[in-house]
Amino acid sequence: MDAYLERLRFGSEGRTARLEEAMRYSLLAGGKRIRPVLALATAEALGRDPEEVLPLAASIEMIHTYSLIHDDLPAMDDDELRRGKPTCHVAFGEDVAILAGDGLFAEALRLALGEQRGEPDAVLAAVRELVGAAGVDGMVGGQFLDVGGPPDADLRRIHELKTGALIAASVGAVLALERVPSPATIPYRRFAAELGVVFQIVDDILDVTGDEAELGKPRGSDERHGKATYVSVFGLDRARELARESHAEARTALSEADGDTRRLGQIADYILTRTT
Ligand code: GRG
Repeated sequence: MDAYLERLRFGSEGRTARLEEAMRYSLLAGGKRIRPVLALATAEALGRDPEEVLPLAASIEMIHTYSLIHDDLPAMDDDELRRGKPTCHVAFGEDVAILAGDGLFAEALRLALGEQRGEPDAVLAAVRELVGAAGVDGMVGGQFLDVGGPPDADLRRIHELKTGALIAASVGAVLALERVPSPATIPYRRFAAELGVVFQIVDDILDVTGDEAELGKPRGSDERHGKATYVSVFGLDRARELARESHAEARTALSEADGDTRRLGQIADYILTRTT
């Protein structure tokens, strides 16, 4: 995955080189690549060569990176460290960071629409899945509820939108690309939705218990930002239990899916046990 991302270039105009530098700085700063790896593993489960979905997988990571750049901005979380390096706006300035995020989003669509092979209507359906997950009924809407929404917005819903939707779309976009018939997508979609919950609970736990060097960002940022998290609402022990329960649900759903889902199962286990 990383070799493919490394080869991507943005912009044909020499004078935008610094913008490209900021985009590649954030995209190539490391990161666990959970979302694109989920897309590749879904392709594998469906009997397709994972290499064939690299453009779609890369575009998911680009959308994810855009969201991190914007989330770190002073107007949002105002964070200075991401993936173990100064955040994009610290390294390049706020103006360039905003444009780097915008640029990654647009270039993600260009990459998926221009380079992803498949029947045109299937490619469009896959991209629609991604854009839907990034939009108001997904990541952006979830972020809004988190930073400026009504005080009664519930935690699970915020995270379903903010974090879960793009994780679910990492599986869903490949189902759409492969034109998997609707009934056969159900276990995969249940799996992906539960996986998003596991991811978020573990993220909240690591924000309290994780190692800062491993995390690549300071611990305790949720508390500093006054955010309700699974740990602040349920306590550490119950949060751990909830993560295990959701992981078990995800595994059960996967056992009902057609195809060779072993790698998807390994990713679910990693998401539960990860320390970064
Ligand atoms: C600003 C449009 C916009 C959206 C922001 C996803 C998001 C919405 C904000 C990210 C803030 C955050 C730290 C949320 C917790 C869950 C999360 C997405 C963590 C980062 O994802 P990882 O752990 O990161 O997969 P790496 O660096 O490994 O890719």
